[in-house]
Amino acid sequence: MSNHNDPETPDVFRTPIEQVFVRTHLGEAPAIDAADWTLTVDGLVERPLELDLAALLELPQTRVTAVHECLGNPLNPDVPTRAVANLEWTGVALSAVLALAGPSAGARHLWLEGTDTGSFAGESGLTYLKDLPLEEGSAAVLLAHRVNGEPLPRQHGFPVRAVVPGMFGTNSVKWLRRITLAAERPEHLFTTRLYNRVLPGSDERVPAREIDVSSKLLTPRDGARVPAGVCELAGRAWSSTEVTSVEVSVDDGPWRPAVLEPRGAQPAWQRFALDHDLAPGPHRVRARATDAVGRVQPLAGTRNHVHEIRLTAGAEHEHE
Ligand SMILES: Nc1nc2c(c(=O)[nH]1)N[C@H]1C(S)=C(S)[C@@H](COP(=O)(O)O)O[C@H]1N2
Ligand SMILES: [Mo]
Repeated sequence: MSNHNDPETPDVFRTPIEQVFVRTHLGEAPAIDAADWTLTVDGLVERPLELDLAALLELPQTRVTAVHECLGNPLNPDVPTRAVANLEWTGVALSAVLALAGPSAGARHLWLEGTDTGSFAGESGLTYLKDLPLEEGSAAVLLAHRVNGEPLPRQHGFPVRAVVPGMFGTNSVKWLRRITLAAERPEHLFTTRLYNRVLPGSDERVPAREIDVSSKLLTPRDGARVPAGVCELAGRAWSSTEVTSVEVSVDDGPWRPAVLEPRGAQPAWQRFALDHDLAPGPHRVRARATDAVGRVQPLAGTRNHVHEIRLTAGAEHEHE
């Protein structure tokens, strides 16, 4: 895992790419010459393909604005990291490429492989490999070559990456090189060993795919000093479905419903805001989101437990 300090999440709808966290498990981001890049589509397909960038750009282009969230450190997956952004991706639907290749009858799984190689968690000689059920993957995956209207920066997967809206970032393979259709899941560090978890209410270990319900307080900034009086407490909430309510609690006060923007047609994050009268002195502010399938952020102990910030209201002399 790279040791970048995560940049602060700006409180805007579309996150500028310079302010997006970078995750590279296997070391340096590969430098790929766009003219040399190809995507191989092989395995259980009628017509194995090798597409170059020009061929990909000739296919119909689509755009999606989606929340982009890292699960956290896969060796420590219950610790919140709150590395999150909301990005507009441009690219080709994977289904368009699969239509050219023609999946064979026995194909059940999609294997997505990046260009980067290296070591992680004591294992060497690894590639970055992820997998998805064929049906789900072919409906959801975008082969993206632009983010926020610009070519992908090198560290975010230039020239082409997978993007899987609604799923954790780990599934969105950067520097995409090969797509293999297979009858089985691949046995691999990043598919069957790490990035699996047991969800609440279940005892089955499943791959980390659909994102959890979550929220993050962004305005004011954690640790800020603000004037005493009415203050807008705001942030963003997201889930694999629409978030239907966000509640905010100040100090040990009641959970009060914030004003929440609807999600709209895109799987993007949603803004929430609540005005609260802050007495002079230190405060603790917490936010808790609920989604359309009734999932609620737990109060503690999980990677998506309620987010908490500290504020101080009033000028220094007012409470000293
Ligand atoms: N090839 C490759 N793809 C990858 C990774 C990686 O290490 N190598 N990291 C994954 C993880 S864990 C996340 S959260 C996202 C992060 O995407 P970003 O660095 O563009 O924010 O990329 C995913 N795709
Ligand atoms: Mo991640």
